[in-house]
Amino acid sequence: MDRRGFIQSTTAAGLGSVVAGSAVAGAFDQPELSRRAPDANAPRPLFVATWKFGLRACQTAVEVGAAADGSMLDAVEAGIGLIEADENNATVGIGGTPNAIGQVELDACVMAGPGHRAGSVAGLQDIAHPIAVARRVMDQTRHVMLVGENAKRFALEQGFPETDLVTAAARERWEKWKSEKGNTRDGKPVPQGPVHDQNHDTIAMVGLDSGGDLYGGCSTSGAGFKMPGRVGDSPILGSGLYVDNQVGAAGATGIGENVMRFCGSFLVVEFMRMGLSPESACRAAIERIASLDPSGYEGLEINFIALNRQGEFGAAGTSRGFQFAFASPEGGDVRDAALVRPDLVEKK
Ligand code: SD4
Repeated sequence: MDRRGFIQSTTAAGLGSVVAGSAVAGAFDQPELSRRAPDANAPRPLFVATWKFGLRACQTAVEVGAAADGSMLDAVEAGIGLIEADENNATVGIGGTPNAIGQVELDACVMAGPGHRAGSVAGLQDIAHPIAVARRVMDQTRHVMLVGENAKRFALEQGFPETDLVTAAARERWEKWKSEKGNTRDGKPVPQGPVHDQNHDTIAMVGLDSGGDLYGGCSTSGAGFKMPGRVGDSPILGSGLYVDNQVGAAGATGIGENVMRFCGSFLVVEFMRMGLSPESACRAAIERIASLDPSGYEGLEINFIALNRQGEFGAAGTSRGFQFAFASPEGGDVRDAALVRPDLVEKK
């Protein structure tokens, strides 16, 4: 089937109910963004990341990526690595919130548009920079994903130092949670209440270079007090992160169980392929998810960022207060994402 045929049949079969009457109605009438050439004169590299703290990560990534010999993968690794090293960040890298038995288990992935390459680690303990390990998986093995003990074994073999990730503050949070809530709740992750950048800090970052190539990375300690062994969306390609060099890239933060049942980031990219702007694509993906999930918007905590090959970017989420950051050699800023929860929007 040719591209136009695919768009028409997919729209007719599956998208009609999402688009009709929604905030993205008419968005499919936009020119197909992926057919437009990227602007060669736009300031590059450009990075977009989740949450306000993503600004520091994007700025660091720009510095590394814009250097004379700058590599975009080094840039992604450096930007995300900065957040992983921040002990005050409660859900990325060192200082991340422990699982139900007091261990910090980290998830991360990286993806390169050129070659459609990817690397990923899940349930990684005692290694401070899972994004760097994910990159080694991509660069040094013929595999895409390593998990648990053997991901750690690989990291140690690669020379990463063993590090105690459980800071005193994290241990205190865990002790408090344990005394208040107990360790299990029907085998499901314990709900954490409304998200904000103190309790939901997954960093997803996507970037575009001057040649029109796209890259991305994602890193988290996952849901606080999760069951040991639980893996969220963040290291799952297509869920927490997806990069398609023909179209764009997307990343997610929020409750992984909400995202990974729907291949969230892949869905955002596919909506961009059909011609939606990045923000509309994020909105459309959330609307699709809410239409499929038996609970609708109830309990849905999903926030997406997206960037297309033309350098347009945007974000949308179900969390009031979800912000995203961007930076290029011209500067950077933090923006509020579009809120996609009909009940909350009406109350505004
Ligand atoms: C997870 N999506 O493991 C991650 C957590 C997160 O903001 O994004 N928190 O489910």
